[in-house]
Amino acid sequence: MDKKVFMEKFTGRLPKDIKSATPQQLHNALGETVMELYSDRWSVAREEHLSKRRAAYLSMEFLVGRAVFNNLLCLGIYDEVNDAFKELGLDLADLEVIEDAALGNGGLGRLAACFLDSAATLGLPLDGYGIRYKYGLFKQSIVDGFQREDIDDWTKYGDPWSRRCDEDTLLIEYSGQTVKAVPYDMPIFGCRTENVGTLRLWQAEPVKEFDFDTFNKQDYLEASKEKIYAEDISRVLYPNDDTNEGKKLRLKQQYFFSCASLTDILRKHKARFGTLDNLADYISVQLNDTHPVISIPELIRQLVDNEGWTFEKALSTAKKVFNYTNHTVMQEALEKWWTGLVEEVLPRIYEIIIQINEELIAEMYANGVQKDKTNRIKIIKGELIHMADMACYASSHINGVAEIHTQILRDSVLADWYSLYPERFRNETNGITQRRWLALCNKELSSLITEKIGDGWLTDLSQLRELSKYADDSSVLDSFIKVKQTKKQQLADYIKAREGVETDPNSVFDIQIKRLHEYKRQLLNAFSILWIYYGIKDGSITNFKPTTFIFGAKSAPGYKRAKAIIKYINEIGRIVSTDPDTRDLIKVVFVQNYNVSYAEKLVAAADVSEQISTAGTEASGTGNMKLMLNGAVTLGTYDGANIEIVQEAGEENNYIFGARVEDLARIVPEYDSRRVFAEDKMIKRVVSSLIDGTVSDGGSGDFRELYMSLLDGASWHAPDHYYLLGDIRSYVETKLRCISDYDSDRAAFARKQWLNMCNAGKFSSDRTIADYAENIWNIK
Ligand code: 26Q
Repeated sequence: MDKKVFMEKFTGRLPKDIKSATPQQLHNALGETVMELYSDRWSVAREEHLSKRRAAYLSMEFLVGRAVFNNLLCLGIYDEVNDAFKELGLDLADLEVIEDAALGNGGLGRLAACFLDSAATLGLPLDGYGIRYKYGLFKQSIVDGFQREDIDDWTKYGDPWSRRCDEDTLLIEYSGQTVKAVPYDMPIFGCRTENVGTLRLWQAEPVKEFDFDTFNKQDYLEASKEKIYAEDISRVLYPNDDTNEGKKLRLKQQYFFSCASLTDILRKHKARFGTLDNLADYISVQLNDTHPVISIPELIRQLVDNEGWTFEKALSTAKKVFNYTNHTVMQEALEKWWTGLVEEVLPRIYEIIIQINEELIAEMYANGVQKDKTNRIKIIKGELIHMADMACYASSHINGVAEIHTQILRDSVLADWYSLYPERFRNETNGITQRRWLALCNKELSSLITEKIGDGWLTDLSQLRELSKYADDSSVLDSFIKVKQTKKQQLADYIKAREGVETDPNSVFDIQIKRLHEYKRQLLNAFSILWIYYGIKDGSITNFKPTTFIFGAKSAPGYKRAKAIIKYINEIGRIVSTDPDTRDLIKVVFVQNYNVSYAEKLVAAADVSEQISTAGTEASGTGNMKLMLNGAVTLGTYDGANIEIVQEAGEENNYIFGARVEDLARIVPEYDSRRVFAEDKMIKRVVSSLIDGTVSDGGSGDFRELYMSLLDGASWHAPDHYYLLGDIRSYVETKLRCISDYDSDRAAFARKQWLNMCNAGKFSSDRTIADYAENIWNIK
């Protein structure tokens, strides 16, 4: 970058009195300048992507977070821009107030963002397609211990990192409604390469802004209706990541971006090749879970209705083009749409789904597949359209996101499909980008690493292995401990500023950050803290090392039980901090509005990474990888990618507890939580806190409901469906051992932490994406 040119363009966008510029003005000026300076590079890369076989990542969520620092880092101009700011008497860090683009709920959306980063860096022609939600994931505050939600107006002060592309606007047709889809493109800058990926996010707009005829008849509301109804489609991200609600607007969102993205892909292909006959030779489409699966009938619709193809030819092309990634084993999250709804909103798509379903049945019949199996896998069952079955039928490749998860897909969730097409199934263990999750969020640790092995790890994370040789070098470990201490101090300062809570950076930082879900068992963590509290009080736990338990989590606004768990955690926090016997030993902090930017601070400061889902429930987890990479030990179950983490870093360097999947298969049929409760005094005492007046749910009755879910079952779940009471003893013992290890030999504990970092190379999304590119997309 030419610094003089940068300065000229940047300052030219600022007010005369530079010091008076707000962070938002600085951000816009900086964003616009960088976009201008690199626009040619981006154009060249776009053209290059179109010229060869490429892949498109279709996802309803891209949780990109804050763009500015990451873009500077990937472009290799962070230090230069930092200096430029200083020369102007400005502080780049002031841009920390810039909002995240929180266009996703959690893991699935963040994975999509990491994948684009890796593909750009690897020089691969991969582009993302999604929705430009006006409002991202709600902003969370904690009031009186309860979650409150607020809208997230992330573009309020502008969005300098997007480029509106009016020339690629197109129309989307629903029964009785037509809307415009306007693309906004975000550049995805690769690191140490000229390659730039594109994230194309569609925004819904009315075909006609305002109806003057109606207005003149004095009906203002009626005149604006078309605009409001159109804009509704991309107005807000659904904040559920667990239950399939079957809402009409969500279906419209899914069709909106699927149709727009495919139309865009086909248009560009046709413009270049003049035919769609070779489409499958040039494009591979990855379906991020079932959310974009409506793309399958949509592709067929466009090929049949617009191009005059036969249904058979169109279906056979679809089967070559699409691939499907599954991210969940939870039955309640698998998407099903009511036939009547699809028929009402998208009648032609409904006809095509029926045709695909009939073709599936005919094909199974012809292949001698048993009737009951066909009945299990067919797409339309009763009055419901099963999106996962459509995805399996019409995809070349089907993948899970960690070894154990893929095995569970083969054995149970998708077992019928596996028996028919074993060759379609692959495992692709998730990964994270080390650019954001180490280089950007932990400059101190990055410097230490680079000092020892150079900076090749930035694009080849496996190089971290070379650091293993320092595991017994006390001066290196000391430096590592110092870095960790610095990051803990920084986090403590930030928590003080944001939450108004003091934390002690000399205490152990034990961190659980992820969406709030029963299966992720934040309640188990809270119980364990109360257990330790009671233990300290009654003298059964002695020499407890001061520990700060930090939680960050958003609950779906309608998920009552998850919200009750947030309140319960805060109540436990109140108890331990108001008791003089424990307030210097235990601290509980529930941070507000956990998001990507908060995560960057938390992962760098963690000593202990809580990954405690019931075995067999967490598909992979990616937070586990972020914490590991920053030198935290995992306190976790044998679930998701934890298993592979321990394989890489050694069981002796982590803290594994609880029943495994194979144990649960044996235990669960006989499991009786009430007996465990009755026979174990401590379990009884801890669980009873929900109803014995120890804590208050503000009179809502929500804690009693939690209590009942553990002992009586609730809705369609068995009592203690997630096995909290079964695992709690093993969990508390392991946790106490972990904290005591930290205390008794800080160097030995640092060695474990260090070795986790050294062995995190496998979990770079560069590795994951290289594998997708080679084995699924066939792109170079
Ligand atoms: C479904 C139907 C209706 C409305 C919403 C949804 C919905 C939305 C989001 C269902 C699921 C999600 C998100 C799922 C998710 O984030 N899964 C996580 O994916 C990660 C990346 O693969 C894994 O690491 C996590 O284990 C998995 O929980």
